[in-house]
Amino acid sequence: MKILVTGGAGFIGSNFIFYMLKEHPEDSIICLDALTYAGNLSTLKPVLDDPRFRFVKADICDREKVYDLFESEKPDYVVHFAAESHVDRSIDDPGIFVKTNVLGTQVLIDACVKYGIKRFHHVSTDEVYGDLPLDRPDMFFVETLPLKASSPYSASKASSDLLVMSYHRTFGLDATLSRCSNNYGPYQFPEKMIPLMIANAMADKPLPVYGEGINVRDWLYVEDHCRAIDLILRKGRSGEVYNIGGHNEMRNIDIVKLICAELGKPESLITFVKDRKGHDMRYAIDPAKIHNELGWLPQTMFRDGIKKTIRWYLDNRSWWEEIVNGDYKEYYQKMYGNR
Ligand code: NAD
Ligand code: TDX
Repeated sequence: MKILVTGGAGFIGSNFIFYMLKEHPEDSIICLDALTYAGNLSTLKPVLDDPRFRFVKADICDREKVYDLFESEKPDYVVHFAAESHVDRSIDDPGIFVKTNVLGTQVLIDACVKYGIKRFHHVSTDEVYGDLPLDRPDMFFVETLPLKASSPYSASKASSDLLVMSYHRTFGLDATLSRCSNNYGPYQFPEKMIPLMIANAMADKPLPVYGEGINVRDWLYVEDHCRAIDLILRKGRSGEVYNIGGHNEMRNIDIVKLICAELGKPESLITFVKDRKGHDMRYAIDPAKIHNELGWLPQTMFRDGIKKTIRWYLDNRSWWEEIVNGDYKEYYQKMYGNR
């Protein structure tokens, strides 16, 4: 099958492309990506010469270009990762989140309806459910919960979820939707918590923990997320939402301490800074549906995945050093300079 992957020069999208080309030699992939600050063509270097792969630089909001691409390539399936993805940036400047995540998604699903795509898979997030209290470990996110976003980022993702489902019902679009918990692994942009802490620790810089560091996230190794999407794309039921997560809840502070220990750095680098506005307390996914219907289970335990991830950042310094020495410096100063 021919799959159009949007946002494939970013963290999860690139890992998905590697996964699919490895697991499905018969498939071909076209990656559409605008190469924003978060997209990096060098990430895709290992597949750029693969005859089953083609990269196209385009903005999902550019209707004409998107339609031209659908017309010329006639993809069977679309897997939609492209988005503005960082909560802190959405608090600083919400506009681009509405444009890319909501309007960009609309352009894509319009194209899918117009050109009769077999299936559109929308990659969403557990953040659309809002958050859970710390003192209710019995509570989990299930697919039937109402949406209750906290940040402009999660509100824009929730809006796109609703739009996709409305196209399924109204226009008969074959659509599936997944809501995954926090991912970690190779090629994650260093603005996100885990790679930021690894990069700072390696440079003996302060490790900025928001608030008291007691917020809980449910971490999943990126390849497990990719495998879940592949399964949903092939075997999931149209019009259904699937939660993805591996019951791996951890407090931020414990992860940062673990990174210090793995890298042999002192915990004195940890610096508690001003909390994120509207900071969600706890995310925790109930993955029973994808397990029962599609047999999915995570394969990488956190203790192994975090070691592999740290190893990757140690072995691929040039990938992230190029980023942190570029425009990112300005971003870092703005976000953390007076925090
Ligand atoms: P990322 O920020 O690393 O990558 C986003 C990619 O999208 C980049 O390559 C960027 O260039 C591209 N992009 C942005 N705007 C675009 C536009 N207008 N047109 C075309 N391309 C554009 O993001 P990520 O962490 O890989 O997340 C991918 C998807 O997964 C997002 O939809 C996100 O909401 C979702 N998600 C992420 C996580 C996580 O933990 N990172 C968890 C659950 C869901
Ligand atoms: O410097 C930091 N210090 C800190 O304490 C950063 C960047 C984050 N944090 C905290 C905030 C969160 O509680 O760490 C936790 C994780 O933060 P992020 O890596 O920014 O992830 P989060 O806000 O949980 O959102 C992520 O998971 C869901 C992704 O960025 C989203 O794209 C995805 O939808």
